[in-house]
Amino acid sequence: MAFSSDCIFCKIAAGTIPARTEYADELCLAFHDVNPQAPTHLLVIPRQHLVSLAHCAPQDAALLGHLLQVAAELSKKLELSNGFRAVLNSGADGGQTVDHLHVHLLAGRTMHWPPG
Ligand code: DGP
Repeated sequence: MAFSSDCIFCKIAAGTIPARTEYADELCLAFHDVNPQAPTHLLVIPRQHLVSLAHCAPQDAALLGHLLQVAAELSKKLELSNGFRAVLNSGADGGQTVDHLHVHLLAGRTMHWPPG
């Protein structure tokens, strides 16, 4: 499985950097964002090092679907019945700051549109 030794999320997936983990399986894990932008702010990441959505190939489709399915399951587990927002920032203009694919799961307040 691809691992990048200078990637903070690879280190979280490997357990060498601690995180408040909410869910983990063989393909992905979900943990609380260190700088939350909403009362609930989780990151769902693949264990495999993929840089961003723009770097995904057709063979990554099942993994991408799994990340979204896990986000949906977490919304039930955490009883986010009033709604939530799932976001993938990609690249500089997308606001991506950590170059390891991740889904933000944000909830607990009303989200605005258009996003900033
Ligand atoms: P983005 O800007 O879309 O690349 O989001 C990256 C998020 O990752 C940002 O909201 C802060 C979070 N983050 C960065 N470093 C760490 C860390 O070491 N631990 C945790 N839990 N979150 C982190």
